[in-house]
Amino acid sequence: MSVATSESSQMHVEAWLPYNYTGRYVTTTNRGLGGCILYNEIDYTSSLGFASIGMNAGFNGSTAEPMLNNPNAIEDYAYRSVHTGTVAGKALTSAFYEAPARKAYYLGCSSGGRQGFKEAQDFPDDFDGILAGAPALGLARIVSWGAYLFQQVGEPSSDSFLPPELWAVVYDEVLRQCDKLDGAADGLLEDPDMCNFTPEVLICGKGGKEGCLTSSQAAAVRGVFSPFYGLDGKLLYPQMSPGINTRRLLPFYLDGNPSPLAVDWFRHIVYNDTTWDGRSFTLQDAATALAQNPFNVETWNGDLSAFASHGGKLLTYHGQQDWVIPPEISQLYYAHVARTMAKPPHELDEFYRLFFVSGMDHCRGGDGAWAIGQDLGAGAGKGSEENALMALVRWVEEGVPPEVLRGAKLAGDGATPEYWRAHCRWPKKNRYVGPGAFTEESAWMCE
Ligand SMILES: [Ca+2]
Repeated sequence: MSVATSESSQMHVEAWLPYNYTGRYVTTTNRGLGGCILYNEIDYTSSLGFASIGMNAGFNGSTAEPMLNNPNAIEDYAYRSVHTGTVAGKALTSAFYEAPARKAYYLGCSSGGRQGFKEAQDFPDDFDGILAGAPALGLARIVSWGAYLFQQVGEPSSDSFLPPELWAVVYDEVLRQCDKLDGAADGLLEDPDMCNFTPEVLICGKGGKEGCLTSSQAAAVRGVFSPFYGLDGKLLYPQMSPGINTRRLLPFYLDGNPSPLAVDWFRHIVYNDTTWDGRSFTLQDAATALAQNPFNVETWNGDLSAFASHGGKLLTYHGQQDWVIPPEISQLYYAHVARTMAKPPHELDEFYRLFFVSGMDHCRGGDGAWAIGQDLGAGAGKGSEENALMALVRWVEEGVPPEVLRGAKLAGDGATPEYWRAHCRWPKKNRYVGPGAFTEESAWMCE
C-alpha cells in the first residue's frame, strides 16, 4: 500500500496476512538511519500466525540521504511512519479478516527498538504489547558519540590508532580482568558495570613486547571505555560496553574512518551539508545536534503512565556485547522512567521489564545464549518459555509476565541449542553459583 503521511509525503506499507491467523496483529519496523521494510521480520511474525505489517520510514534505502532538506522524511523517520502505518495496517487487517484483531503487538530492534519506545511514549494506545530490542534511545546523542569515538582512536596513520590485532589483545585483557567477576570464566560478562577496565597494564614499557600499547593507544582505549560528556559537563552518552568482542570483529566506530552514523546524521539532518565529514567534529556540534532534536527523535520521555494505564506491556532486551548501541543506554532510560514516574523496579515490573542478554551483539549474534526468539533464525523454540515474542503474548493475554528471558547458545548449524541461559530481569544480575558447568542453566542465579 501507499499511505499518505502528510499532504506532500507518503510511505510504503506491506501486509502479510496468514491463513493460520491467531487474531493477533503486529507492526514490524526499520533499522539504522535507513527506511527499508524488514522482510525477515514480516516472514517471522506471519509464520507465528500474526497479521504482519511492515513499512518503510517514509523513504527507502539504507542511509539518511533522503532526509536531506526534507522535513517530511525526518518526521516520518522520527515517529510518523510507524504510527501512520499501524493505523493503516490495523484497518486493513480488520477488513481482511472481517473483525478487528484481538491484540496488537510490536516487534523491532535498534532503530526499530527506538520506534517501539516512541510508540509507548507518544501513541500509548497503538499496542497491547511491545517487544523492543537494543533501542537507539537518545538518537540525537549517539550520533555525536560515534564522532567522539573516531576522535579517540584517530586515523590509521595516527599515534593513537590500534590495528585489529591490538584490539584482539585488548579483548583478551578485558576478559582477564573482568570475566570472573560474575563467578564464571566463560568468556562472557554478565555485568559489564562491574568491569572497571584498566588498559594501562598493556603499556609496552622498557624494551617493549609483542601486543603492547603505546601511551597514546592506551589513552584511546580508555577514551572508548569512558563516558562521553558534553560542553556543559553533563553526560551525553555512556561508554562502550567492555566485553564487546574486538577479537572477533572490529566495530566500525574504531576502524579509523569517521563514524558512518555521525556523518550520515550531521550531513543530512543537522547541517544539510553533504561535505561535512566528521573530522571537524567538536562538542559544539554535539550541542547543536541535541538542541535540534527534530520531532523529538531523542525518544527520551520518561513518562509511560498512559501506556501503563491502558494495560500495555513493554518487554525490552539489550545485548551486553552490543558494540553499535551500548546496553548502558537502556539502563539509563530505565532509571529515567523510574524517577519520572516515581516507581521502583517492582512497580515498573507491572508494565515494563528490561533484560540484559550476555553474549549478544547488536540485536542478534554474539558469543553467548543470544537466541531469544527475537527474529527469524534467532530462536530455539516457539513456546513462551523459550521465545521472547511469545513470552510477551502470554504476558498480555494471560497476565503471566516473564521472570527471566531464556536464551539459547546456538551450535554451528545456527539452529541446535548448545546450552540455555536464563537472563535476569533488571536490576537483578546473573551470577554463577554452581554446581555444574557454566553451561548448566541451574548453575546461575539472578540476584
Ligand atoms: Ca563470565
